[in-house]
Amino acid sequence: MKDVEIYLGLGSNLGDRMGNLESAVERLSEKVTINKISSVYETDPLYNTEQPMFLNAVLRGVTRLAPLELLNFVKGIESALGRQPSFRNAPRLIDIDILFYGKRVIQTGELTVPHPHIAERAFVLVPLAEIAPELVHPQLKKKVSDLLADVEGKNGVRKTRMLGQKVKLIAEN
Ligand code: PH2
Ligand code: MG
Ligand code: MG
Repeated sequence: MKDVEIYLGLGSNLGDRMGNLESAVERLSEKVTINKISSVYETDPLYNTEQPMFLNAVLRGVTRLAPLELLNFVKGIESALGRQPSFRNAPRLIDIDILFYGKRVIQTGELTVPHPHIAERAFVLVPLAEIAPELVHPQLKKKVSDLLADVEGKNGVRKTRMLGQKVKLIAEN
């Protein structure tokens, strides 16, 4: 398997939200060479609006994992950080979503890539546009910056601060 460039979306709205994001990044770095991380944004919950505010961030990395291996790897991290199975859009300690896997379009029962809801989610597009405005969505054939221009709810996404130093160092090396 050769190296593939991937983008992951991270979210947390329970417990130590910043700590959960940091732990996720640290564990991800075991199998994903992380080379860019967005700022952390505090975001109004979408869909199920009666739940705590999220912290969201997006990262770019390189991995040798095949798509389903990557999915299993991120699911394992979610469980290890204490995420319990729950209903759709339930509050969660940590959510790690595969946004892009190279330019691949994948549609299986287990995995849909690009992530199917990117274009409607300001909590993904704002941090994504911070690190990759020129990236072209391989299905929609539009730049991230253009998707961002059209998305609703950008005022529900506010920059907080960077992830901790340890995590920044992972991204810088
Ligand atoms: N994730 C969801 C549903 N709604 N809203 C925000 N602001 N951030 C999220 O990460 C999020 C959400 C399902 O994964
Ligand atoms: Mg999600
Ligand atoms: Mg998810």
